[in-house]
Amino acid sequence: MTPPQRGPEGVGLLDRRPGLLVLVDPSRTRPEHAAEVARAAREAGAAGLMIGSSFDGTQDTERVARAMREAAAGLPVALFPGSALQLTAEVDLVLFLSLISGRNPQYLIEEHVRAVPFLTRHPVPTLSTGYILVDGGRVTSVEAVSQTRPLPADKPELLAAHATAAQLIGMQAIYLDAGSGAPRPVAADLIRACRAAVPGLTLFVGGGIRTPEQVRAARAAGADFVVVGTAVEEHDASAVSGVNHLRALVHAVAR
Ligand code: 1GP
Repeated sequence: MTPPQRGPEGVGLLDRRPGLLVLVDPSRTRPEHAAEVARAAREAGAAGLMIGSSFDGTQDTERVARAMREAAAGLPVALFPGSALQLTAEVDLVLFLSLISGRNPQYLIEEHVRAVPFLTRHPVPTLSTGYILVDGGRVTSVEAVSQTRPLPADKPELLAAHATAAQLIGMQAIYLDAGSGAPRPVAADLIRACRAAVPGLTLFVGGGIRTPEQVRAARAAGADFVVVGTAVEEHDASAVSGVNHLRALVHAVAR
């Protein structure tokens, strides 16, 4: 069997840097609601959509992804998978994540091997991404599910070393995550240290980002994509106020 050769070439999402990405968790979002969020994201000018959950076995991933794509045609959707079980071809890009802040081999190689039969059958582009969990002030679902510890929030040099190692291994992107709903987003000095260590890699930053000021700070520190999930869930995406809130977050990336 020839291993699948995939790359981010031709994928719209990366061409949309810098930008805001709206994350939908399929384990707690019905397809109809996800469609509303997708429409609002497109109307507000988001760069793209993400779908993912730290829980395994969310069979709804495919249904929710399809609903988002149908509702916001043309807006790229990236899968942010908790495991190989969540793989679906209803996305434009799969973040092929390695949980490099941890030392659990399941998330460093096992899930990747499990993904191969699916990726061999389905021509979905992948982006090799070093996923770094950073202490955001409480135990997150990712930490509990993956049985790994996050990196400390006050050790930029340690985070930079992880990002550099990812680049040396050949990864194409870094995702800094304080975890969904984190009380404390990833600090600007950590983002800056990562950006300086791997200037050529695509940098995603998310977890606990709720306000335009926080979006602006992450972008100013070097994030290519700022990811928001919980902050969007807390607003009614079908209402004008929800779209306006999203628009303020989108504008904060640009300024
Ligand atoms: C979580 O980075 C994402 O993995 C988004 O986090 O839900 O806190 O926006 P929030």
